Amino acid sequence: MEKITKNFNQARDRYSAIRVDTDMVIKVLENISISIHCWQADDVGGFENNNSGLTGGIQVTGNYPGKARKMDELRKDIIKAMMLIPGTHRLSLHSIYGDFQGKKVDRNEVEPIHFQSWMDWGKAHNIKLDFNSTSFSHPKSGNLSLANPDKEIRDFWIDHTKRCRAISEEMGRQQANPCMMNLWIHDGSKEVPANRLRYRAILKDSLDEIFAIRYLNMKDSIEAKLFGIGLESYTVGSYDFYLGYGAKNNKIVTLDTGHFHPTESVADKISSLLLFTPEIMLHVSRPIRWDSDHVVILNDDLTDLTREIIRCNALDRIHIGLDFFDATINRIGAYVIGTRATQKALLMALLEPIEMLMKYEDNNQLFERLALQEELKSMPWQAVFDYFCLKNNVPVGMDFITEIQQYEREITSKR
Ligand code: RNT
Ligand code: ZN
Repeated sequence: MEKITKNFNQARDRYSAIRVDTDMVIKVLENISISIHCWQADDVGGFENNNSGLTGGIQVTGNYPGKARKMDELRKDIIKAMMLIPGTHRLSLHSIYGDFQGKKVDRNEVEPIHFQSWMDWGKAHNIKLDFNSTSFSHPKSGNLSLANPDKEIRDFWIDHTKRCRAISEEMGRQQANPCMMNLWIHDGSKEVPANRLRYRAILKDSLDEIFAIRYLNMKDSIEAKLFGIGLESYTVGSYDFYLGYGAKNNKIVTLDTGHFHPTESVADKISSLLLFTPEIMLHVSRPIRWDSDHVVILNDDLTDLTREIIRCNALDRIHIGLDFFDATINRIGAYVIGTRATQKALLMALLEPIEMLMKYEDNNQLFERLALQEELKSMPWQAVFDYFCLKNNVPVGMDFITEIQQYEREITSKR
């Protein structure tokens, strides 16, 4: 403990030499709530009484033992993960994670009551909730939901999504803080459709109908995607589609970092979206060759992204959510690695001497600007992160590994 504080004090001196206020940075980082996705805990399974399996062009690989099978297991696992992550965070639920009490509640029957126990749980643990409608893993999912020309199926999904907005509104109201509701649908086709416009026109109409009611305690975000497995040739809800819809209708666009061409920079989109859409929702993920949803790690894509958030001074307009699911490793470990990596990247960004960089840029001192950015990479941000963990009563450095091993020995391995 003494060593951690000593290293931190040294680091603080080095940062103050470049006019960065480390104490202030820690305060800011402490107040960043990350919206942790509930679905890493059980491989996107949920608690509906159906066995349709995971559909919608997304896939989880692996069968590492110990996944959460029931609601209380999932809740315990999430709490365990959160105890190993510094700060106070949110939980993002999907509609398939309702407390259905063993009853069959179809997607067009979900109501706030099915999430009341979640709201109570959230309140008891100081965890605010976010929400997602679920178009996949259902007999009516097919390849088209909200963009389906078949009125009956389309209306079913419109009804579902409207209900999810009402649930989100109730969550936001009870927690006295807006609930973010993310809308992602898998709609697309494996081969080139006869007409690409047709389905997009239907989706636009569906969204108009869904968003007709104005709510005060929830915010809508719409998530674009490049392609899904089995739906490779055409995605109705592409980035152009949702960017256009969001800019025109003042809706928040969700950037999932796995939903773009592999060499496309998601970080570069932040500053443009900030100018034309109200806020931004992020799904921080890690694509390897495709939208594989690997556990987030501290890589250049992540530091580029958080750097943009901070350099744009946009923390109050950007909601940072996670979206990865790996079933080949300990799932609680996956949460801790991914969330802490995101926090580390945010910390590195917060510790930048932005004014100095700007001054160099204004003076056309481009060598100096590049040199400073290079040097920042080896500044002692790790000592600050260690101290941040210590201050927030969570394990420092790799100490969380043994805690997860112990939880595995005592709890998850017995499932
Ligand atoms: C799928 C989207 C979507 C899902 C979750 C489960 O490609 O990223 O956000 O991962 O809703
Ligand atoms: Zn996503």
